[in-house]
Amino acid sequence: MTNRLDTWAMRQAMTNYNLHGYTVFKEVLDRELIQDARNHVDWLLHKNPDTRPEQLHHFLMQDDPFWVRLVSDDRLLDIAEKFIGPNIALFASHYIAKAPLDGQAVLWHQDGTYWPLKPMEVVTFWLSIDNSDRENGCMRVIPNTQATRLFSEDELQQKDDGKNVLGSGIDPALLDVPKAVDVVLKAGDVSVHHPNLIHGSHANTSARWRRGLTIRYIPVTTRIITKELHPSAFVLRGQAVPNLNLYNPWPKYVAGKHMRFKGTEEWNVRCAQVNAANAGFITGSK
Ligand SMILES: O=C(O)CCC(=O)C(=O)O
Repeated sequence: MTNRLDTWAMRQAMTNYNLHGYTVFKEVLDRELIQDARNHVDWLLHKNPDTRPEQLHHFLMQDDPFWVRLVSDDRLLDIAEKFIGPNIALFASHYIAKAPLDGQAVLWHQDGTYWPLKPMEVVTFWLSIDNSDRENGCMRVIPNTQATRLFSEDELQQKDDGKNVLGSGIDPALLDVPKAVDVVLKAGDVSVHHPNLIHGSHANTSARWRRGLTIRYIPVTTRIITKELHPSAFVLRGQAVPNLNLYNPWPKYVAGKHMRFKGTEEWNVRCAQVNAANAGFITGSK
């Protein structure tokens, strides 16, 4: 835990989250790492030329050291610890990158609707990789909706026409849309939201990119209910608990196969340590 977070600002952020269902942390990650994240989006798009930039999902990154390095950054985990305690796993994470004048909207939804988690103890971090504002399609939230019951998938309107990121959403007529606020962020800032909070985003109508990384952290006591190993289940800090989830090994960096990033030399040593510490909960090793 850094001193920077032991401040009035941290307490204020937690108060906002508890009152309104979301909060913002400014200047969490440095420019150099954010530039690496932009390079990573480019690298992924080059590797997956048929994938839209809004759909750079975790299954494309299961064996991707830079992605695991990014979501396990101590500055993010120090904040996550305040929400979910010291034993932290990743449930899911993907880039929603909206290209200039082309990036799609995200319909109103609650994250928890889609997730096989029990209990629904999970927190979403949204890492801004570009400055993100109304014109380039920043996230929009309806504050104070975190106590709303979770809509089921059957209750959503289906809009599976390939023109928006999710393919379904809550009927806006059921929502107090005029109360929605834009979550305007600078690159390196992070917003945090509750799984029941109603949120979405507009299309990117600007000539600028809007790249963001969603990161869903769970305490290791939350069960991921899937038959197979979930591709983005990783223990990120602390210790897993027995008889609950299986996790992926942290992927080692292999030159020529993975994107190079600052710190690759130390990365493989760190992977070996983390994988050894949670060996009983990890399937195979890479
Ligand atoms: O990136 C966006 O515009 C929306 C993000 C979102 O819906 C989420 O993080 O759950």
